[in-house]
Amino acid sequence: MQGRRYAAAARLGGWRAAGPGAAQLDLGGALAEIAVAEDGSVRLRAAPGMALPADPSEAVGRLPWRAAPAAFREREDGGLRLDQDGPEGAVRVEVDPAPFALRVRDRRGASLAELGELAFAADGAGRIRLAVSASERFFGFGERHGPLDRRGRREWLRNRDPALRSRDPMYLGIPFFLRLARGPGGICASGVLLDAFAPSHFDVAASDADAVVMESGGGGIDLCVFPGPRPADVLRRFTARVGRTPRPPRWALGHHQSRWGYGDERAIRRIASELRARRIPTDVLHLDIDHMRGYRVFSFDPKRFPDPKGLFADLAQQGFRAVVIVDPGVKVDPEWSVYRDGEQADAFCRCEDGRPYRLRVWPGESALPDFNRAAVREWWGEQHRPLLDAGVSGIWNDMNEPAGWSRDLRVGRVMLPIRGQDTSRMLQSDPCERGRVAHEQVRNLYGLQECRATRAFLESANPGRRPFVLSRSGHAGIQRYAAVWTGDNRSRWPDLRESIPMLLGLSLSGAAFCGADIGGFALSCSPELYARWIQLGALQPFARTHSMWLSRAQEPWSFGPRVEAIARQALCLRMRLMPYLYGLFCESEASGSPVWRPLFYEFPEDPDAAAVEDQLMLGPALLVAPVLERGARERELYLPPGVWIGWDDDARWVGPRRIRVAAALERTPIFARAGSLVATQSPVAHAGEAPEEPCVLEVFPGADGAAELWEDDGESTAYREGAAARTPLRLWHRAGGRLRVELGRREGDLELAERAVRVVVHACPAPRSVTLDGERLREGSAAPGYTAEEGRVQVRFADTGGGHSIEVDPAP
Ligand code: MIG
Repeated sequence: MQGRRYAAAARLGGWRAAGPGAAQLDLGGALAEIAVAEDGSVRLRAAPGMALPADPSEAVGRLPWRAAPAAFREREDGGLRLDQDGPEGAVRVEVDPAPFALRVRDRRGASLAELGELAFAADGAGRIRLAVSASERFFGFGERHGPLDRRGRREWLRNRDPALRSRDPMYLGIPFFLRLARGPGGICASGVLLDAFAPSHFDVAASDADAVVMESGGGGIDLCVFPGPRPADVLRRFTARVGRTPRPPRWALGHHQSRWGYGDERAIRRIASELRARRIPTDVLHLDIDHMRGYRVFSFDPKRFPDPKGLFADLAQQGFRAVVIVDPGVKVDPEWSVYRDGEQADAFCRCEDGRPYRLRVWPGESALPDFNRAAVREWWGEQHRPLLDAGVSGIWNDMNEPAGWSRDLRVGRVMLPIRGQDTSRMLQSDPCERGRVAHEQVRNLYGLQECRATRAFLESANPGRRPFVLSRSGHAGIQRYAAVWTGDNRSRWPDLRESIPMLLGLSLSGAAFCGADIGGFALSCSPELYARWIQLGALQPFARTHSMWLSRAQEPWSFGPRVEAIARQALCLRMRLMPYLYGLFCESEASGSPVWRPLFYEFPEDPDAAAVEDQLMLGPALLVAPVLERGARERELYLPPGVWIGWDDDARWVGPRRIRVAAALERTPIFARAGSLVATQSPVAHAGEAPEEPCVLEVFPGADGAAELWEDDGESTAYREGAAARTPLRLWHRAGGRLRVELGRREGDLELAERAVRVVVHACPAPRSVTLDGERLREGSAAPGYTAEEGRVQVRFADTGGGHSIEVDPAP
């Protein structure tokens, strides 16, 4: 990004209204458009010349912009002003004429964004300065190494395979950041998306402590400001623009077991039967590149995988789904139909001089589909049909930065890239399909567009079913199409620790369904590291164990019986938490809330919470403080303000407070926030198995609270037409220490049979009486009834969905 010469566009020469909530500005040699949405989001598009480039919003899957009904008016000094005051937000947007500046304020008059010093380079790259304050913190940018708070960093976003070096950029940059500012009026969060598809650059108060300077790398400036005031408000608005994680199939939330090196059908069958024989909950098995015939995508090697259909049918019998890897590189092989078809359809990228573009990947000389063209996406999607016909349930998109190299050395299975990828002469269609542009101008869209093609095909081939796609690369909005994992990490303690800020950064960038390879991909994992990793990984939004063939075996039983038991326990906890976890995904689809949240997301007013990067909140209720150090058998952690209850020991703590707790190898410190109601079930081997107890409600007293239980068939899209159930849950503390737990009347059209419910009230001494719907219950384990043991009151009854309330009257 260095070396470009920028010319300022600093004067407002004239303006005109451009539809509701919008104005077009003549900036003398540059044109700008400011658009205000109903929800208070503000978009600035600007480019040099007399016309703005075509709006790529629709072409890259952005959601419709709902314009504010308000209009811009001219100020006395020639500047502009618009006030938008709607049910979803109020903003004042102002334009200063000279020097040109754009200001966004919230309802209270607090500044949300102050943008100026707009400038353009000859190649169309735009630069703009955002004024920031000294106390602000910055989060996001997608997948990054290092700290969660990005203040003081220079972020270069060019998706690439960092090839096992801990260096940014990585596979998946997202040019969005969340600002957390502390002003006299309290906390104020807001967000900024620089919707650039070329490699972009952000100087995050590094050169100038008072500014974030953004450079688009091409195509002018397309920038959105999303008001808060809370982080959750920012995420809601940001994801209303770029899209949310659609409700995943329930099985995709189970544990996935994977390895580059499960070389044949027998290996896969063995893993499947071991997992079941050892009662280690797992839903999904992945097939890495080993399954292909000479690394031809969409193929199966006839010797090593002679009968994929039979294999997947047998796996399905045992309750396993299969996910298969698909790389974008298509082997150049005129004898092979996929390549021939692609050539015929003119689906592959070319060079400037019209010759086909080639790079080297696993199959050798390969061609890359030009996913920016709708016809190519459709063609690519169709190629997946044989995989679906064989019984594959999900697609894993690797290498889609795109990654590859221009020369390599092969020694048997080992391939050594000896020259990096050269894309300098590669062309692609621009996303609006108005012509070909240099690949670099649209590089960061490559993975997103591939996943979009994949998902669209899965949706059309299996109508009414929820697809599962996993991706390594992406861009803002990747969550609409795919879950993401953080690529090639290593089996080392620092990589475990770093996975927390990395996944939290992704989560805050909109990619809620994310995970790091459990146990680490490269190098050999030690038993202790695996134990600690699966304890944390089992609580990741996406939970997959994956490793490479050069490393020691990394199945849950590969580290001896003690660690196997730890893995089983961790994955059983995930299965127990499934109703809660599933609900978090439902909420994410509804409001854009992440599943993994930094502490400050839940406690924005607490300055100490913002500095915590080695703990996380799993949804609003559970604080997780994993052990991240070799040999550690205790852990120091921070509890934000409020009452906290130890998940496994019911110990009561009052925050804000730093504490030190014991953490034997078997233990992960987890705390429930007082006032939370966590829906759980008894553990199952996989999501398709009916739990013995489908509804166990864990209640943590100490504060009033509310939650919701979300249910549906876990697989189809019928929930969108109302075939779903939502049960409001509430906890009240009444006079005299009495507690009231309510399961509200179930809403929605999902038919559910009458079922046994168990409500567990934690940290609760033996009561004087317990009532259900006003009737006094008898002590005893038969339903309806209650028990009071070990400081927990457990109430059992049959739930009809009509609403129930429980009152617990404490001992005198
Ligand atoms: O160049 O498919 O990140 O998960 O096992 C390596 C083989 C290619 C990289 C992925 C990794 C996968 C591996 N792939």
